[in-house]
Amino acid sequence: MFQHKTATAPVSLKKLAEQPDLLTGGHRLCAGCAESAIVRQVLMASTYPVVAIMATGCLEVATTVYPATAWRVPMLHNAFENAAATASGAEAAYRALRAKGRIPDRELRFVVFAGDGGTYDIGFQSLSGALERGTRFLYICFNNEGYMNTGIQRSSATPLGADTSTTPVGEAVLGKPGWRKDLTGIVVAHNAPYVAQTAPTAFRPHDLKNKVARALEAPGPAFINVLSACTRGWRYEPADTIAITQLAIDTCYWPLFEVIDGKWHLNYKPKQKRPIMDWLSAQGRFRHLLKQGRLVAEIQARIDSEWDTLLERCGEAPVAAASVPPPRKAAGASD
Ligand SMILES: Cc1ncc(C[n+]2csc(CCOP(=O)(O)OP(=O)(O)O)c2C)c(N)n1
Ligand code: SF4
Repeated sequence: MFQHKTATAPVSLKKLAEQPDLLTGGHRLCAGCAESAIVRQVLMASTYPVVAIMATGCLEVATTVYPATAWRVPMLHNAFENAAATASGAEAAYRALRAKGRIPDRELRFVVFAGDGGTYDIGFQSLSGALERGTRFLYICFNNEGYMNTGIQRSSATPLGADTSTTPVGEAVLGKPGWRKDLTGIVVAHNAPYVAQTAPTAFRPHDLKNKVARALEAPGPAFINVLSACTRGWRYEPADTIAITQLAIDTCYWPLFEVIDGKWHLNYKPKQKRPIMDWLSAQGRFRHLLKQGRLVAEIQARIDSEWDTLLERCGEAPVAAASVPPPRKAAGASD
């Protein structure tokens, strides 16, 4: 297994906060959008110069409006469907030119930033190709569970029952009809040396950056699926971004784990698993489900079963469910 110093010695948050921001403020992402916090942490975690490659989406549209840019690292624009292919080409050119002595002999890292629409759906073929070719790069998926930039359409990452503009709630339809795709598992099946799930939280602030640091040491492709709360699409107050993300983790809706050289590791096991209703009731996109006991029970059963499978893969013992469900106030959700 490849090693990285941050696996045992995390850099202090204070030290990281003193580093210059490689994504400046003043961009046009919504207040409360998790994407900028994620990019900052990714760039902070790298000890190498980074070349960013972006699929179009909220991040690119909000941070690169000509003639301004919020990026203080080189950034490659490309189409929605080919960010990973662009990374493959750029990384191959870098290796060839470096070997010929035509560029400085120093380590760089190529990092793709793309939304779930650009990753799970439209860019999937190019991601799969780059993983299969063994491109040495890090792919960060901002998983906000929908095509947010173009008006909150459903993607294959959108959860069952979510109200989106292409799965609108009405008498016949109760939001997205199917379960989300397990893209993290699909990437694991490509035998990438480093695959992980994470999310920006206050209670495990090192999780994201430690995973990035480990991913950047991987000898081949690395993929991190990052849950990225979206105040507009999920419909909650901007100040609640981190609290909402925490609920995803404590309900086991979005477990934190990594798969290194095919070996599964669980990074966080709640002492008591919170009921899925806590996660659903905090967001306007699930508001219609609160009186749909059968559907909520179906979601809970599926989450429980996926969590049990994950525990088994990681060689962990089961966790008790919270005995008294303390539903979070639905007031946090906005219409
Ligand atoms: C091939 C192609 N189809 C559609 C679009 C229009 N488009 C631009 S951004 C976007 C949504 C992006 O969604 P996602 O990748 O999930 O990122 P988010 O905006 O949610 O962060 C779409 C559909 C495009 N640029 N190219
Ligand atoms: S729509 Fe969502 S993902 Fe896009 S900038 Fe706003 S909060 Fe972020």
